[in-house]
Amino acid sequence: MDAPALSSSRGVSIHVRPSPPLTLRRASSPIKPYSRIKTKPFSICASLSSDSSKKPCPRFSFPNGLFLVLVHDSSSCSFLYGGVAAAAVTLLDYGAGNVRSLRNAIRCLGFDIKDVQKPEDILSANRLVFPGVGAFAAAMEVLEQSGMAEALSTYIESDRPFLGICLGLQLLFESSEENGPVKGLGLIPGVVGRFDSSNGLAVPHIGWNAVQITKDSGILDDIGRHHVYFVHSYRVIPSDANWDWVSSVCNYGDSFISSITRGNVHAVQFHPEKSGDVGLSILRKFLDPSSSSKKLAHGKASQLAKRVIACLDVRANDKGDLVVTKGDQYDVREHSDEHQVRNLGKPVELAGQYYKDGADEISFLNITGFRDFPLGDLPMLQVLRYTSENVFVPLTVGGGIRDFTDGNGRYYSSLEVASEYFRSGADKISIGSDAVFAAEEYLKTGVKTGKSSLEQISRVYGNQAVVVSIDPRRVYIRNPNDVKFKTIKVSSPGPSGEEYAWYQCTINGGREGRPIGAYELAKAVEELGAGEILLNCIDCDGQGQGFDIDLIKLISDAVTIPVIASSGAGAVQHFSDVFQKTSASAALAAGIFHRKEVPISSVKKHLLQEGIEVRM
Ligand code: 1PR
Repeated sequence: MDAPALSSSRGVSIHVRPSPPLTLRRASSPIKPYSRIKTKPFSICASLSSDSSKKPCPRFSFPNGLFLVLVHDSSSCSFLYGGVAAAAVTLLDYGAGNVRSLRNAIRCLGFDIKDVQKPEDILSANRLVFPGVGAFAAAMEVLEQSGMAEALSTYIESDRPFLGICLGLQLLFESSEENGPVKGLGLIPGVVGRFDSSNGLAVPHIGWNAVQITKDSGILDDIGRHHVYFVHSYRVIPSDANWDWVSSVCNYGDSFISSITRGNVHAVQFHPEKSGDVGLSILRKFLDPSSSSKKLAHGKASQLAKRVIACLDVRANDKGDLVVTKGDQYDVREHSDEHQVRNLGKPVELAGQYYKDGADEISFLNITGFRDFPLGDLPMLQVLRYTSENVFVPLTVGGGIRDFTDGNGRYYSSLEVASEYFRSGADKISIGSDAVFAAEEYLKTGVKTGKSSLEQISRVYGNQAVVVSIDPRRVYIRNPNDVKFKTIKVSSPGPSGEEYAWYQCTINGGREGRPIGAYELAKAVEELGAGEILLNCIDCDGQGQGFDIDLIKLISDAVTIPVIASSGAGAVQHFSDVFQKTSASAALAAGIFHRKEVPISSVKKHLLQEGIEVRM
């Protein structure tokens, strides 16, 4: 029987036979196997039970992390196990958002995680990672009340190895304008301010952008001209006072600080744990500065890339298995006598495949969430947990995010539902039906109650974490004054020669039309706190005839938050079309990827040929 295994994050695995016998190598030749594996760290994933007649010696550690454990009895001494110790990284997580992906990335690189429980844990850390999540003021409050702010300042001022991520960079500065001014740790001169959207700049800054290295930091060695993933509404501008800290800048509207370095202290505004291979290699360089550089293909990043998103519509089929399905105009059943739910694959496998193929983001839509209770839908949470173990690009999940009372009368707020999704690995949640009700109410009363799911979730997790998914249907009309909603002159006339149309919002997966247009909805949800719009179109869904350019132009011109164009992609030209004719920030597709008609790489190659920047 072979087991347990000492497994490696990079594929090395050594099987140890349980006792008897425990002996793998004689003590006289223990070094040999290590000389072969010493540059490939592995972590011990199973504890070994030793033969009671043999006593394990304390482990012998070597300066490069190599260790050996021997067993001995009165007559012999044998090698039991060893390897390169998986160093523990200390993580400061104050529980305000999704740090599961960061944990997964650190573990995937072969390191163990020790969580900070008290300020002393910061001071005793060998290597500290601080993934700031949530809002600036709330984070500072937690840090100050727990005594961690002081410990953090002491740790950083002593030049101990530190990596701050996103808000973990911003908190190092003097103050922030986010719900403020609010005082920060004050270690670096500068004020965290909001991007200026007055000239039409889409805020939050969401997506893959290029950075310009301004000084050697060690950890950004492999970044080259590759894109990294940003998601934030606030940033710090470089100045004479903070320039000696700055190790890279990024351009979005204006030039802002994308990373700082001084000695062993680093912080990045982007998310390495969401930046694919490039991000993992940045993390690796911080966690193990002696690690060799990863050979990444040459990059050509120069600006914010247009994103290509793979969407997985997920639901239980008639046998109760969770499957990826795909509809034609939202009808997901086969046109056969059995009328079964179309099954296009398993969600975790497909998501992993699309990550490898170069998808910039993955969206899961729980398409029956409107009638099921998502927290009862544990398979969907499992899908997220498993996916986030190996997929290091942003994950969005939608479907069923609303307040809910279960059969036992227990009330769950939409915030609880969203929190469970975030804890399970989602970076963004997407709200469909409930956002329509919130917008209708807001337009009727003109009052922001703060109580809608949209408002609550964006207040707690930030608006960059909230996507509103719109499911509109085109309604042709002869005269633009026939309806009170925003109308457009369509590029192709309707079936009876109509020259105008409005886009009616629907809920419950397109089953019910509502008295609100997509334009009115988009404007309202932006005001209520949405950070992004996923713009579907029931008429185009699954048709492969191209995106509804009229609709996407209408909405992407109307709002300053990023718009994801969705529904209808059937060829690579459809992607260039939507980016050339509208201000969409991303294009989402499902059917062509699931049916393997067009790989993601072909879409990206085509976009590059058309002069549209994408992440390669
Ligand atoms: O209302 O908050 O519970 O959210 C439900 C979510 O599920 C919404 O985001 C809604 O868009 C989605 N949904 C509900 N029913 C369906 C269905 O198909 N029957 N899917 C559905 C919507 C649309 C896109 C699709 C694109 C691209 N799917 O996500 O992936 O149209 O497809 P294509 O490239 O093949 O054309 P709530």
